[in-house]
Amino acid sequence: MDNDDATDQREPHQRAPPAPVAPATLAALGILAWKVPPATPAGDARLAAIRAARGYSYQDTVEISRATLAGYDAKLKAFYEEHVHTDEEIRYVLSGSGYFDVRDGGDAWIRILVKEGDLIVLPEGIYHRFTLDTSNYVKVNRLFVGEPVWTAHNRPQEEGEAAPSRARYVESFLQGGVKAT
Ligand code: KMT
Ligand code: NI
Repeated sequence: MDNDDATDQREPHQRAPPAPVAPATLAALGILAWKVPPATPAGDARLAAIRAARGYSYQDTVEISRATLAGYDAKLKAFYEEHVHTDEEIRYVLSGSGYFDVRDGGDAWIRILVKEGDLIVLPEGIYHRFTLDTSNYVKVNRLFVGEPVWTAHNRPQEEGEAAPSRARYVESFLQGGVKAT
């Protein structure tokens, strides 16, 4: 994505000329993604198989819009602060759309559009943020292994790159190639 902080975060922020990111680049950053058509027998079966394979025992639904999410403005602001979690962030888009931004190996932002039927897994320890797009609406399932922990640790973390989740991520996917915060 571009580096234009003056333009609304909900805009696409496509670079000029466009700089598309190959699926293999996202895979190398530890990001997993599937197409899972919602409310279809094939989609339900695929979701069940992914949940079983990855141990995603927990699931709930969040509808992000001004009318449906308490504390909408504060939550959207928090989602767009660069942060990490101590677990995977797993989101399955039932309807609507939005953008997950993730840091690449050179610490530049990659913008990932997610829309209906996209199931995405951000690995533990990856720096990321989320914004709605100009449709201002997304409904997602949140999945988790066991009891969910949604705590966001904003960058820079107190422990910096030594925070355990971050250190595991750097070792697994960046091989120490990213500079300390
Ligand atoms: C997070 O931690 O970044 C979020 O939960 C984003 C909102 S889910 C589309
Ligand atoms: Ni997050």
